[in-house]
Amino acid sequence: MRDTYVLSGARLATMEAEGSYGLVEDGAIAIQGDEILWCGARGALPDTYAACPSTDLNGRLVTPGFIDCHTHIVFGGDRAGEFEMRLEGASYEEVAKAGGGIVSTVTATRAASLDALVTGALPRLDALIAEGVSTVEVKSGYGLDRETELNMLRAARRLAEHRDVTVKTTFLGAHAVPADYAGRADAYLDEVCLPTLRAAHAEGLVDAVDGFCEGIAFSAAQIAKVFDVAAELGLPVKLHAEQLSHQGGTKLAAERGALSVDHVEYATEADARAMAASGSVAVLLPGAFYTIRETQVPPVAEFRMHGVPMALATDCNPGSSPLTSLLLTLNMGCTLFRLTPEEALAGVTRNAARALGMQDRGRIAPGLRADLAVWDVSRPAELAYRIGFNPLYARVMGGKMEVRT
Ligand code: DI6
Ligand code: FE
Repeated sequence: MRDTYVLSGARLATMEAEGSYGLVEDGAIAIQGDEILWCGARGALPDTYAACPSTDLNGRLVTPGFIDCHTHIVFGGDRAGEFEMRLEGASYEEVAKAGGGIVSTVTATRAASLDALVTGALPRLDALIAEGVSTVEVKSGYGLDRETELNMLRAARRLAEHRDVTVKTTFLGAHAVPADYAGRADAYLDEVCLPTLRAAHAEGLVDAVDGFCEGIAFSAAQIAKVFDVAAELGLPVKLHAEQLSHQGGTKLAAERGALSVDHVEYATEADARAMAASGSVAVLLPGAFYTIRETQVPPVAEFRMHGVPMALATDCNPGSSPLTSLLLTLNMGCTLFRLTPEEALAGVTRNAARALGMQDRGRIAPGLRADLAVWDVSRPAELAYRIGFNPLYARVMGGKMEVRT
């Protein structure tokens, strides 16, 4: 068959079904263009593919391409000074109240040109790609004015012109109340955030709508107004909820059929039940938990009990999670949240795809996109077990294989 090739001699973690790696020993994958045509045991490869060029992977492990389903990689400036403040004893919330935190990144992001935003994000994106990431979600939310929110989304879209990666953009205008609207969150939503959402949607810049439901950000009632506009525009929603305290954002997000509810350290069993009913994914962000030295662990046992799919993501941002490694995120998910390595791997493949509403990736199966990662390990648990070691051998992106040099 024309333009078709076969990867063979690999151990496949297909991630096909909940609760298992879906391992295939001595597997083969037939790829045509950017699509997986067939996968299974090498011995069962249909004759149709016998004459196709074939690459032997010598027993390496193949997983779906990694998906980082929650990032803020587009921003200006850095927050190393705040890191020092926190080491001297200030809490994340105290730093935010003292004019640091999200608002300080807003100042730097507003001062950055579109080109500077792209240039600044590329090294972070490259770090993710170097560990097998093929799809990355990028949020706005450090502009908090019309022009800068639009520029952040334009910069995010442009990343995909500079690198071979799929970018999904999320509008996060309801991330913080900007200084000039201090104490007037509703006015900020009505006058800036919601009109900007409409403008961004009109420019084709928005794949989903997010918000930060927290004591230092927006109430559930305020987020509901943002979700109303998202619904009117036909956009899916997701929410940063119950990260630092319980505010009821999860319940709201579940009622609105959110793709995902993210952080969720302070979520309750009732929240887990609501998420199971709405099919919302719990996106766990151990990098933020670690950085702010949170002690409340998300209710993983309740998510398991009620069948809430769990994803893992870097939450890469300059304040609470300056993390650009999904491999380290796997390790943290297991060590800090007690996920199994299988749950962790599902969290950056199958369930991460679901958190982005993407059905065409996140598993190795016929008809799906040929986004794969080839690893120099034999057991999938090795991906989560090591700390600071990158065993990526090659990335297959839309069917194109690049061996790492
Ligand atoms: N939760 C977070 O962890 C990030 N945003 C959010 O809503 C923090 C963003 C920052 O500190 O810059
Ligand atoms: Fe976040």
